[in-house]
Amino acid sequence: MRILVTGGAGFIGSAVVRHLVLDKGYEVLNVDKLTYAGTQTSLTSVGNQAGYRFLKADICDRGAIAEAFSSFQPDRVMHLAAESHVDRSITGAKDFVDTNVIGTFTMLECARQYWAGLEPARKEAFRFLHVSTDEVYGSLGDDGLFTEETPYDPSSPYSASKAASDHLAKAWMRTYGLPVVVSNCSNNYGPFHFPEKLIPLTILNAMEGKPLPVYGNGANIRDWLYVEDHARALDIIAERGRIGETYNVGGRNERRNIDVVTRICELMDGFRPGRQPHAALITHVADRPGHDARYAIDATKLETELGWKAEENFDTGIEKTVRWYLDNEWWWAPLRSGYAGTRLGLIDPPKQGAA
Ligand code: NAD
Ligand code: TDX
Repeated sequence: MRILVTGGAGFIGSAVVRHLVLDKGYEVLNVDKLTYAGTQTSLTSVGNQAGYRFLKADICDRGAIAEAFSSFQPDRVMHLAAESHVDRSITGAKDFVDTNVIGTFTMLECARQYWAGLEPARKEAFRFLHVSTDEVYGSLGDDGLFTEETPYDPSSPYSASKAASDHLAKAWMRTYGLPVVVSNCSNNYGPFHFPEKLIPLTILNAMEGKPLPVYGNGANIRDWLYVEDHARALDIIAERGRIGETYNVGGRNERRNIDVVTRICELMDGFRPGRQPHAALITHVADRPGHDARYAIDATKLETELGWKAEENFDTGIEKTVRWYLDNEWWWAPLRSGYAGTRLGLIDPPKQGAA
């Protein structure tokens, strides 16, 4: 089995590559541009495996992507490359439109051209898994869950660009017959998570005695899934998901942001006791513009149809994650020296005299 993975040097992509190469014994070509969010240090455990290859390329580069398809001859594509941070999309959306929309379009076109030329048995078996987010569904109120039938209603430039890419992927299936499957997952956490996102940022700031920024009142709810559970789900969906279908992925672990941060503080009090409890560092700051109130996934379709189940719950997963950051400064220190955690995603007032 040969799988072309995009974005495999990122947080979820590296977990996918480790799973495919080390647990499944598949051949993987990892195509990644190595933006600020991608680092090959997340792949040291697969770097010298015979089945693993790396290509530094931009998914918007049609020539490079077409060449990757024709030389690697994949049986499947798992497309994860994206700009992924909501706050950065508020500060500047262009990279999100380029990579998430144009890049996905380029991947679909190259896949279509390659797939059209395959011999019938390989053509029949080929799959293109487009990996997306629950943020395309917008925000929930106090009740209810996102199902695969929930209408799209994205709030941020990030989620709007992901919604656009989901629509392109489905259109390439309906119009051209490309065997596409789409997955929409809730918030991931775990090892190798770039320290701009809530959980790794909180852990590292707590380690360094820095303020722990909580947007608004901290009552916003996210549904947390351990990244290795997501990687297993993506492999199962790519293998057995029905063409043209969407599968929601989530671990039934809803938490308020303030409770996530407080739990990390309690764990840090145990691992690294200080003069004062780490919760004293919690600082409420200006809210995120367009901040979605609540996300929560109904993963029944994936569980009943494809037999996936999350193995980690939030209590076990967050403890493992805090321990991992304490033990793996070699991984995060270089990233942290490039981005120390300054606030992103506040809207600058329009400049005087600007058009
Ligand atoms: P990430 O930001 O950690 O990694 C993204 C990777 O894509 C990086 O290695 C980066 O170098 C690469 N990349 C970016 N632009 C590229 C380009 N133009 N060409 C080639 N490579 C490029 O992201 P992540 O958190 O691992 O998310 C992976 C995917 O999963 C994304 O599609 C995201 O929308 C989706 N997703 C993420 C979450 C989450 O909680 N992080 C949840 C659901 C879905
Ligand atoms: O410093 C912070 N303080 C804070 O309160 C940060 C960085 C975030 N937050 C809040 C905003 C969110 O309500 O915490 C919550 C989680 O924020 P992020 O970690 O930025 O994740 P989120 O915006 O929910 O999006 C994530 O999950 C869905 C990923 O970044 C997306 O790529 C994925 O699609």
